[in-house]
Amino acid sequence: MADHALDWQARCPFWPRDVADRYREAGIWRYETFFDLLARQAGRLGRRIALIDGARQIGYDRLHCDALALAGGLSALGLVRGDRVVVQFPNCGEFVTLFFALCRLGVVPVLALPGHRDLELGQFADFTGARAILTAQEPKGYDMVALARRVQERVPSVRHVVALGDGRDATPFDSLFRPDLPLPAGPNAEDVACFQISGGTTGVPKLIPRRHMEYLYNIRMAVAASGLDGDTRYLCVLPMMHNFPMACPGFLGTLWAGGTVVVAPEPEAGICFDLIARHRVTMTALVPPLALLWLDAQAGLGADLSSLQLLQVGGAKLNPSSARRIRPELGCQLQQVFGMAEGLVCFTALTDSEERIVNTQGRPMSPWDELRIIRPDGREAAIGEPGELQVRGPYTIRGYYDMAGHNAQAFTADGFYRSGDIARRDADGAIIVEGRAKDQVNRGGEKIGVDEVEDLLVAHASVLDAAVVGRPDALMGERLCAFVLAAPGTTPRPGALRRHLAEAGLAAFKIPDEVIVLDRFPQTGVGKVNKRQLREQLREAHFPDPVAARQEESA
Ligand code: AMP
Ligand code: DBH
Repeated sequence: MADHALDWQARCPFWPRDVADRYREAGIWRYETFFDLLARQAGRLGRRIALIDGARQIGYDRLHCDALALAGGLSALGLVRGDRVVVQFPNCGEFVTLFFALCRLGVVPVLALPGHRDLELGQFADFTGARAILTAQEPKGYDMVALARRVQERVPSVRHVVALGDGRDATPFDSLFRPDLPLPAGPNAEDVACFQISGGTTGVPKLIPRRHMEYLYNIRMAVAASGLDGDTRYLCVLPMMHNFPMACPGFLGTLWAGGTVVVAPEPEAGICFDLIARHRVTMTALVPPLALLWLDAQAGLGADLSSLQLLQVGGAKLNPSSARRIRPELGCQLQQVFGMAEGLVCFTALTDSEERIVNTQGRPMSPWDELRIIRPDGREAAIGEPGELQVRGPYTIRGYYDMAGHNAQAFTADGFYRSGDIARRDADGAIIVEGRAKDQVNRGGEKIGVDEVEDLLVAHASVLDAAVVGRPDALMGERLCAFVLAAPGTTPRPGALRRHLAEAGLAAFKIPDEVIVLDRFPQTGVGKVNKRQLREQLREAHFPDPVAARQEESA
């Protein structure tokens, strides 16, 4: 294999040599890839059920054979070790097969979210020089193949569009199962296995290179923290390619433990409650808004959730009063999860008191995680004092893909990731997340970098300037609120601005829930937009609430 295929990996920062050696010697990083894991489990567990998707029950041996056959077909397309592809799949069993097939070949997926559109997909493909886009056409809903085709037209490196389902002129996913073909050698354990997407604060996407050996360590630690074993039946509700349901411990952790993954096609409570009862699901993972919707749904439905032992909630702060409802109303234990696709994951312990589970975001899952909390004056905070959480460790990246300039800001000189989260630690070492220093909105677990939205708004002829902030919301935690100044002689219309963003190809979850036109922005001492004051004005309800605003707009 030509080495140039792997040149790009040099643009994925690695740990310093002495640190890496320490992790290897301590057995933290092992020489195993994701495909090795699947092969091992297939040998050990045979026909035990790995995956349930609708009416299909897929054994470990079958999953292993399918992944090998799919690797054959992908290889026949010309994909080789080191190639990048963009993968945009809904929750389905095929995503699991595809992940392992790509891992077998060392072809690296950029794990796009189902909600990403032209803008994001184009950036991922362009930035990584992706050779293919693998997508899934659902019978109803958005035309995902047309989206992939538009991106292909703009990004010359994209040779293939592969589609699961009714893909018309795309290469059918089902045609790629080729068990007859010989396969080339696979990747090394320290190669990049996949790219996770960062929520981001900047206008460009930040890609998080996760490597086999450290991501597998992440998974082993998460499995231990959540107590998974061969009897675990994990319902995969959140988008499967996201770090939380994928690896913390998620579906990969479930397979690592020899359990069974049940795929939820939708997060809707009624659908998921049926799956929980039918398949005797023992654990699942949700973001806070979904946990709230499930609580309310269960009050009405009284579904049989008796098999459910553990509910993980993470991605955004769960308020203590909602946290307190989980055990009595859903009949299972809560585990708070505070994690980031960049690495660090914290869990409340299964043995923690209810008070700690409700009031903290848990402790780092590895004894090798190094955390520090830095006050605004640059000094390390004392216990109980808030500051910015910084972290480094054996599964926290040392830099984003190909972003030397940004990495110099996002990481400290001694290799700590600046999380942008404001947190404090209590006397027992648990983290309590207090807020955020980064210019990002967390809309029910979906992270939105405000720069990107502001830049697109300012590109509209009627907008002189834009400032995007989060508005507190009982269900979502925050909603996205855009303040705009009118360009001279124009009248910005909220509906038209939202359409402008959608037409620019922005994912729907990044389109502001409300747009408010102001005459001027409050300024800070140095003449920057004072977002803190804008947020305060929102909180003090100087502006109509979103529902009223939307009604006005449609009037
Ligand atoms: P990302 O870097 O896009 O993977 O998003 C990770 C970010 O999500 C963290 O840095 C936090 O800001 C936020 N987050 C994740 N879990 C929690 C939680 N349990 N409580 C509060 N914030 C969270
Ligand atoms: O929000 C996240 O990115 C997240 C939340 C919980 C995460 O990456 C994780 C757990 O691993």
